[in-house]
Amino acid sequence: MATTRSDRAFVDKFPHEAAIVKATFLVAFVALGIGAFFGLIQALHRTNVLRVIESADYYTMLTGHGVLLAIVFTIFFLCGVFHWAVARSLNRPAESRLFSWAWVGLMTTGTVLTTVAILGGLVPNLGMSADVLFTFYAPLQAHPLFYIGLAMFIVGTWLAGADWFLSYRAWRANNSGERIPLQTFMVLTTMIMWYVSTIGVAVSVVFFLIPWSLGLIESVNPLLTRTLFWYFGHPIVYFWLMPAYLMWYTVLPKLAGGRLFSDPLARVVFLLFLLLSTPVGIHHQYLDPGIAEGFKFIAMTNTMFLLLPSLLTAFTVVASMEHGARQRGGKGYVRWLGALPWRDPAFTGMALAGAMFAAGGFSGMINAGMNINYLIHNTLWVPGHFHLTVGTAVALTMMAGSYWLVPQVTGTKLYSRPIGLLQVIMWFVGMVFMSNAMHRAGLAGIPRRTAEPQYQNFEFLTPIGSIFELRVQIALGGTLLFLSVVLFLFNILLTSLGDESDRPVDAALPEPLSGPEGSPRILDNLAMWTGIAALLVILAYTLPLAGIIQNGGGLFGGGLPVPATLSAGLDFVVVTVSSAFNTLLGVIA
Ligand code: HEM
Ligand SMILES: [Cu+2]
Repeated sequence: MATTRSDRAFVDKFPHEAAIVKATFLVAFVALGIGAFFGLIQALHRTNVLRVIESADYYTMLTGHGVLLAIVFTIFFLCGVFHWAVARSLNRPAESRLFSWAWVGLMTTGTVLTTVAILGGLVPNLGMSADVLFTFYAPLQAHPLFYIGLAMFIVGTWLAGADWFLSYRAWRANNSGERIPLQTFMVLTTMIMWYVSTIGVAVSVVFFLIPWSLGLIESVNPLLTRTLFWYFGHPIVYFWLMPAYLMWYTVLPKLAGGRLFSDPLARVVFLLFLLLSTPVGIHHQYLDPGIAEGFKFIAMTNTMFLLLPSLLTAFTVVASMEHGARQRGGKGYVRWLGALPWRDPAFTGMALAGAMFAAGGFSGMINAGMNINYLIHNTLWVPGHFHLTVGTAVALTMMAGSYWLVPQVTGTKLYSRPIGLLQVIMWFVGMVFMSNAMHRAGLAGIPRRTAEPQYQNFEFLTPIGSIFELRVQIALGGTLLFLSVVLFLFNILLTSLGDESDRPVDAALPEPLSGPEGSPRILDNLAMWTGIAALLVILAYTLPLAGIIQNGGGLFGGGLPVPATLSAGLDFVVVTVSSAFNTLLGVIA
């Protein structure tokens, strides 16, 4: 039977959902353009190649870069992908159009407020500044607008999650006993992780940072706001990654000409991330005084467990690609790689992003080791690492995925495949230069987060090559990356302006080789997994938080006493939990 367009294009079947996806992608891409421009300015400024801003304005740029790329671009894009994935995999529209527009509107308004607060720092005499970087913990303080916008943005994401849960509930009412479709399963587990982890940042922003920036309270406990930030700051890493994983698991095998290797394995991976991604945040605080070494050690052990789902992913995704290549006639142990559709920018971009993620995983293991972390802490190594992970594994997957997704929501064909291919390759090459040089610069001790990395009367030394050569590589890589973003935005703009097409893209997703039927039903018991995740968080954080509040001058720092009742309560928690631990240890021994 000939297929008509309405069998095919997402936009015809779900016009309202497509409009939401388009809106979220639009905000994401605007943020990408501005953020990448700031990135270029930083890369050229730090390396002393070209200086168009005052060094005093560097933090304003860097805050804009971090917030617009790591928070706005990634999360708006995620919302679009998730909205598409839920409607597609449940095969039903969202429950309420108004509700969907409400969260898009709230997130967008929050983004605008926060961006205004940041960029206000560039306008002299405005008295507004928010140079607090995307990590925004005390003692750096921003204009209240920054935090208020941020709070609106986060509440917006909560509502977005509610939208998807409502769809799921409505679907469940007509499909009792069925397995949750894989893409929806991925969305829901990711959102549960997000709810658990954003509690930390919500408490920090609403109870401490907003009142403090408004002058309602005099001081905060900086270590507490840092710890609450990192409580959320590691899981956000998985929040960035999960939409990329969703595409690697469910879209990439199809683009490769094959099918997903195993549906149950994908479910296990998402559950492991739900369980393990929050109780590890302290691994960002190995150098913080005020947190006992033992807690840092526990965070390190949990972190190493997180390697498991990442390795499972590498295995499943590569196996699915190999299956695709063999379907296309690929042979041999490695020769099958040649049979993959390397001319397709969506495929090539995602595959290159995955390859870079492997490299990022290796440098991540170094970050995660408590003692070896001292070597690279706060050096340029760290941005070198996360431009491979969020900056490429996530960002490049999102750009490459757009070549396949955007036509589905606009109903137009991709403007140019060759430009798309050039774009993803340029990103890869640019990142090889920039990230590799950043890693090496970090090993030489060059600090991150500064416009003036050069100390006076001091020479950085590298075992091989030279500091000059590293600077050139960073500047060159940064320029290629920026040009790559320009090509991307150009291609997407012309795509969306193009003529309607009958079949903008082959959107069908094949069934996995091994489906969910035989796998344990308990995998789909979301309530139980949420409970376990919450329990692990309580175990990992109660004692460290109690210690930070007690030893750090109370909830509000600055020597302000903790109200007596609260302090007694905390003492009680500490004593009970530690004696429970001791008893447990006694029993085991
Ligand atoms: C045009 C492409 C890009 C260029 C040229 C670029 C360049 C840079 C440079 C040079 C720094 C280090 C600044 C310093 O520590 O002094 C930096 C930091 C950073 N970049 Fe990028 N970057 C790009 C894309 C991205 C993307 C796509 C993301 C995430 C999705 C990202 C996220 C970040 C973050 C979170 C920081 C750390 C900010 C901070 O320390 O507070 N960048 N970038
Ligand atoms: Cu982390």
